[in-house]
Amino acid sequence: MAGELDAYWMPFTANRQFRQAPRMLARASGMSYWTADGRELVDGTAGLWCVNAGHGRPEIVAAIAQQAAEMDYAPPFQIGHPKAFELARRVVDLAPDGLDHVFFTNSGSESVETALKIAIAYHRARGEGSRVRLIGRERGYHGVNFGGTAVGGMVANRKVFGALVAGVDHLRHTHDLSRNAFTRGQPEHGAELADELERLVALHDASTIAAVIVEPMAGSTGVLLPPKGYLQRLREICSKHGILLIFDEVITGFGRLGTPFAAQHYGVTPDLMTVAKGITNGGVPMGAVLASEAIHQAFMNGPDGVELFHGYTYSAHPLACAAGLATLDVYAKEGLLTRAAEVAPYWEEALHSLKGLPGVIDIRNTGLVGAIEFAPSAAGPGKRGFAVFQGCWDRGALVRAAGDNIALSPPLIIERQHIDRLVGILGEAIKATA
Ligand code: PXG
Repeated sequence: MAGELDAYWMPFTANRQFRQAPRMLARASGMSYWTADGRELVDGTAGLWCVNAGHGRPEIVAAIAQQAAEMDYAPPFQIGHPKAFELARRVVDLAPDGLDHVFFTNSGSESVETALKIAIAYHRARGEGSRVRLIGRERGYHGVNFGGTAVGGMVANRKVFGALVAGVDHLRHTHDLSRNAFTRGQPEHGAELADELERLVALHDASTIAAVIVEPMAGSTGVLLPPKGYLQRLREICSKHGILLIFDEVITGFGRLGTPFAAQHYGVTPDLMTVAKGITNGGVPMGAVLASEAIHQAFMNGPDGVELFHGYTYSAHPLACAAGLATLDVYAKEGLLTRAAEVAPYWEEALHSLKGLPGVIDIRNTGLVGAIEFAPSAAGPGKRGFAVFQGCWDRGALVRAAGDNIALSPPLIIERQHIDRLVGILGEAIKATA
């Protein structure tokens, strides 16, 4: 068996360990996956934060199949196809007021690169070409391409890749167990951490800074909610200094927090927003950048001809557009983009029932997102998180390990019985790895 697995170099995976004891998925439907050996797993992660309407939705499957037969591919430069325009309009309809234009990509990583490039080019188009500096945040995740890795703040993702991109600085992260452990929803303490941006402005001068990029709620690093007032403060400081605010909503977009986007949940509107994942329910890769009217207009006022020298062969791919339109139909028909708000109280109670189990040092939740944080075991950092992940897999639940955190983000169709099962399995796995 081992030899057969050698050719595929798996992403973000301990390849050698995996080959010793492969975890293989074969099938998915609704709230469940089935392993290659036929065991059912309750999906606690919506795939990887993307299958928001649950697996195998017939409407989406049919739309993809039909599009593949009708027109498989269309070149996106200087040529359009109707579904691209329709999907852009539908996304704008869901987005916060003021974000009126959509640039399509194929992933969250590409959306981030696109947004960073638009930010720099926007300032140049307005005659402020000195604004090239980009500000991210410690523990941030913005995909794996060079720009996103540079503004990102997860050390393992950065340290072996050299100098990355020049002219990047970082805000401090907001995780503070000493003041906020076991908070339900947004932490009380930490809004003042947004003032870090004033410090960076004082250091670099606003005239050199193009944009600040943050996840409104940080997902990959283990679910860090913004302290109350933090995002508002960040918005104020950005506006005061003419710095663009980019929300990376690759995880929070499409209903995760109980509103279509986190911007609406927190009442803070960015200038640019990156999305991916839930836009097609994970069925076909797609991402997008939403831009404000002012940003779009700055390009449209420029010299005649191509306004932005940027794009991908698969931007607005017909299959992705068809999947996206069918996905938005399912979301609308079933009220899924606000359903997380309805389920959240039950979800919160269930997760916080794990307080007191061995090694649990924090539990965080919002909408249909949750995280359990563990004290690192004697075996080293991340070992306990991974052991709980494996314990859940063995017992019939798919969860995600992020260091010594278990992150949860189930499909938005989740019912109480699935929550009970998921949290029950999680509790058993935690006890077994204590
Ligand atoms: N931004 C954010 C906020 C993300 O969460 C990306 C960008 C990159 O998207 P792509 O489509 O290029 O992967 C992401 C991706 C995890 C995990 O363990 C999360 C992501 C990727 C891998 C693992 O939570 N999110």
